[in-house]
Amino acid sequence: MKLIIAIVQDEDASHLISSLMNEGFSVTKLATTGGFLKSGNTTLLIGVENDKYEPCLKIIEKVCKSRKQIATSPVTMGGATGMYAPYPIEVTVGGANVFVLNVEDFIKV
Ligand code: 2BA
Repeated sequence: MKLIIAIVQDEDASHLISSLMNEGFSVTKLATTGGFLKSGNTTLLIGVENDKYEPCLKIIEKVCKSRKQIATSPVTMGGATGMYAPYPIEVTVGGANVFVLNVEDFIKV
């Protein structure tokens, strides 16, 4: 068994959850926050049997789109002043960042 941890954008989360559930996967949704943009994203925990792992990844790939977002990065204005000013930068976020872990035991009591 494997545990798929998928960090996805909030915009994709409901469509992804319904697509996974329609195919019989069990999903747990966590409301999370990205460290860089400091904005909300969604982390899904999906426990799958080994033979279902690739179909699950295919659904994630199909549903999750990459998007461009503007972030503000503080940069130094001038060496001597040491002042900082917000500076907009464009970053491409997603489609999904996926970690796959081998599960030693899955126990329901
Ligand atoms: P955030 O940390 O808010 O990052 C959002 C996007 O900002 C990233 O998209 C990336 O394009 C950019 N970014 C992140 N850190 C950066 C940096 N130090 N310098 C310049 N640009 C940077 P994604 O890579 O698609 O990541 C989307 C979200 O997935 C991240 O949100 C974070 O919540 C999570 N994530 C990505 N890689 C991770 C990792 N190795 N471990 C844990 N969480 C991760």
